[in-house]
Amino acid sequence: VASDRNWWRDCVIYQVYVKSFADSDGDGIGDLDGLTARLGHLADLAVDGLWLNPCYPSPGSDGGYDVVDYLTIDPVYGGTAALERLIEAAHGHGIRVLLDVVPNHCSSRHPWFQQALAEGRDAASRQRFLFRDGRGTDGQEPPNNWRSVFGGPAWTRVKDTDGAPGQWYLHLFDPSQPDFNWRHPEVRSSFVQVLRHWFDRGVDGFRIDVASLLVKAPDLPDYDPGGTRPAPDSNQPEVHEIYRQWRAVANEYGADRDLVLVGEVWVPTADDVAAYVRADELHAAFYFDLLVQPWDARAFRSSTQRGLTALNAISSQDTATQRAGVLAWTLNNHDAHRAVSRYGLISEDGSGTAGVMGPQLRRRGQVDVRLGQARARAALLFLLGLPGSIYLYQGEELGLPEVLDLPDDARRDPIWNRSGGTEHGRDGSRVPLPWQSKHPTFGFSPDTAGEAPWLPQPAYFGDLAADVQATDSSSALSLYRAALSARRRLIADLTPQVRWLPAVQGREDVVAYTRGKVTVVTIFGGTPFDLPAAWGEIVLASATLDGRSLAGPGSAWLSL
Ligand code: TEU
Repeated sequence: VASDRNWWRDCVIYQVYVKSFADSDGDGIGDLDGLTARLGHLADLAVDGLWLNPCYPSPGSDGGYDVVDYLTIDPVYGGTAALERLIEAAHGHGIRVLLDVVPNHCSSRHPWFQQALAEGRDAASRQRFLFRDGRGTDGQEPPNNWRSVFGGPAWTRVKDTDGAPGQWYLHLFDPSQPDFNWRHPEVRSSFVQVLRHWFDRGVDGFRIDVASLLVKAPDLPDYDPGGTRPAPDSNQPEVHEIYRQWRAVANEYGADRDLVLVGEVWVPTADDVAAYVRADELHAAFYFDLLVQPWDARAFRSSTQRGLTALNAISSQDTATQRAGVLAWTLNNHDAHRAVSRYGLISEDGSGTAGVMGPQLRRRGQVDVRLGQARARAALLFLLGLPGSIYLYQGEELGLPEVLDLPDDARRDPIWNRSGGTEHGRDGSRVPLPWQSKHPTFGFSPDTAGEAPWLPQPAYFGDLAADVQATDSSSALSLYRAALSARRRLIADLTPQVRWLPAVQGREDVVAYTRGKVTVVTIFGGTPFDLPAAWGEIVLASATLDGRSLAGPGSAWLSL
C-alpha cells in the first residue's frame, strides 16, 4: 500500500534560498533556471526534495516573505515558466519540489491591503486584516502591547482617507507585512485556492511560514509575560482547524502524489509541536528545539528525546488507516546563524540580539571555524540517524560559516534597521554560494555578469567552493554525499524507535543511540573514543579514525 511508505516520512529535503543559489542571467540575483542548471549537484547529494524560499512577486522588504501575488513567480526568478522547467527537470532526477506559502501576512502592496487603505475605516475590505482603533487620547497609542518579532511595536497607524490620523493595523513582523484576519472566510478560501493552484502545476508540497501564528486570540488582549499559555498572538487552538482543511485538500490529490505540508512552528513545547502532526493535520512540523541547543551532549540528547516522546504520545493514537506525521529535524536555515559558527563560537562580543529567537540563534563573537566545522560534521551524522524528515540548508554541505562581517551598507534584513543597527540579522547565512573557486563570483553568476552578487561574498568562499570540495575526500561535501547515500542504503534496516545507550567508557561527552542494527555515536568533546567492537562495522565517520579510535569532536555510524 502506498501509504505504508510515504516518501516524506524519512526524506531529506534541501532548502534553496533561490536568490543566493545560482544566477543564470547575470543580474547578481539567483533564479530558478540557475537552480535547474545546478540540479546535478543536488542529485549527486541524493536529496529527496527541495524547499524553495518564496519566489513570488514581492517588494523584497523581508526576503520575499512580503508577497504581492501568491499565484505567480516573480520575473526576477524567471517567472512561472521557469518554475515549470525546474519541476520537470527535478522530477526527472526523482527530486520533489516544495514551495513556501506565507499565509500569516502579505505585502502592504498586496491589492487587498491597498484596497483596505483606500476604502477607509468602515470598509468591508479592512476586515481581511486586523485594523483597530488606537487607545489613549485620539487613539494615539497602539491597540495593545504586542511587539513585532523584528523589534518595535506590532502596530502601525494609517491615515484616514481625509489625511487625518486613522486606525492601526497589526503586523507581527515588519510594517510592510500586514497580518491577515484568519477569522475571515475569504482569507481562508483564498489560501485553499493558492494550494490547489500550485498542486495543479506539479508542486509536491509546501513549507508553511509561521504556521502557528495565523489565528490570534479573540479581542486581541494585551500580552502578559506571566500569563497563561498560549500567548494571545500565537498557537491558538483554532489554528489547527486550518491545517485539517489543508490536509483534506492535499489528500484529494491521492496517494500517488503523496503531497506534503510541513509547518514552521515556533511553539513553546515539544507537545505543542507534535500537536501539528496529528493524523489529520500536517505531515511534518519543524522541531526547532534541537536547533537552539548549544553544542553539548546532554543538551542534544535530552532535546531529541523530548521531541521523540511528544511524537510518540501523538502516534499512540494511530489507527490502521490514520497515522500521525513526523518531526522535521534541522540544524540550519535562512533565519539562524550557520551551525559552523554557532558551534564554533569561542567568545561572545556581548552585542544585542533582538527578536523572539534571536538570542539562541544569532550570538555574535569570535568563531573558531575549524572547530565549528568539525562539530557541525559530527552534528550532521547525529541528525541523519534520527527517525523522521531531515532539512538541510544550502551551503551547509560546503561547511560554510556565517558571514559575520558583511559591510553594514550591504545588509538587507529588516531586523538590521528595526533594531537600530544593534542586531545584524540574518543576511550572513544568505550570502550567494561559491561553486567554482577560480571564477569571478565563484561561479554564482556567469563570468560575463553585469551585476555583482546581491550580497558580497568573502574571499575565503573560494577555498570552500563546490568544485574544490568535489575532488577532496575529506571535504564537507564528500561527507554529506557519503552520509546521505548511507542513510538511503540503511534506512530499511532502521527501527522506528531510538534507543539511547548508557554512557560508555565513563564518557559523559559521548552520546550513542541505536536503531536496530545501526548505532550512531557522537563525541562532543575533543578526546578520541574507542568504538566498541560490539557495535559492528564502521560505516562512516565525520572525523579521523585510527583503527577504531575516532577523533573528537566527531560522529560515526556503525552497523551489525
Ligand atoms: O520566520 C519566523 C520567525 O519568527 C523567525 O524565524 C524569525 O526570523 C526570527 O525569530 C527573528 O528573530 C519566518 C521566515 O522563516 C522568516 O524568514 C521571515 O522573516 C518570517 O517568517 C516572516 O515571514
